[in-house]
Amino acid sequence: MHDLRAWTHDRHRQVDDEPYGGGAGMVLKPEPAFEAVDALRRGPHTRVIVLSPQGLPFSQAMAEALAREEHLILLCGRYEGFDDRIPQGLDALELSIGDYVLTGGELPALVVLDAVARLIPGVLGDAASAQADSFATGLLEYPQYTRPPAYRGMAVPLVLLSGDHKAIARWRRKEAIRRTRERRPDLLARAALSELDRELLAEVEEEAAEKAAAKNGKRTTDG
Ligand code: 21W
Repeated sequence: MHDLRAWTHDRHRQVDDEPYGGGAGMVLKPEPAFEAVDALRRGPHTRVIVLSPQGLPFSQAMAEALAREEHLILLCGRYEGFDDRIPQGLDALELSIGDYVLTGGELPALVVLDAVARLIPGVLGDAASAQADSFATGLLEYPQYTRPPAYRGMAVPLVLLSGDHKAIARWRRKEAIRRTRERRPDLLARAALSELDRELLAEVEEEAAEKAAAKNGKRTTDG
């Protein structure tokens, strides 16, 4: 972590200034940012990332690409924005972590750091590495349970206690599809579904239609 004020030269160690053209708030000056990156750069293998609400949406695919880079510099601030010559002149990748307003880029920088670091070999154990792959299938994960088998009137789905591994795998896939359909239809639309997945999705659709009909006090053809 580095304090941008270390690369100022004035008595007040000023890193920001008023926006040209007027308006509220302060804008990060180019000089401290460029001098900081010059000092921290490790030759041509350094990738500069600027955290900004105007950035490209950060994604798992981007985390995977960044994990293959040799050296990253994450530049963030707590002010109304950057002088636009900063991302331009540093040839930076401008990233946003989502459509909500924060007070600064520090937490987004930590989010990017965490998502990238866990992909670097040796940072995590094997179990966690395998997890990354299941995200890449493009569906949400299936619901998980542990002991006790019943708690406050809520039972664990019986199939999970059956020892029938084929039935368990089918149930998990179906529930992953159900959740993705309900919570992230955008992901489901893009997912590469197998023949079995299509069959499971058809079952889920039928169950959803039955549920909707029951709610409306209607009967289905199969009672
Ligand atoms: C919030 C900076 C609001 C600037 C004209 C041009 C980095 C962030 C941030 C922040 C404004 C990210 C303006 C998701 C975020 C971040 C602080 C407003 C005013 N006027 N991802 N610009 N959300 N946020 N700018 O807030 O620095 S990545």
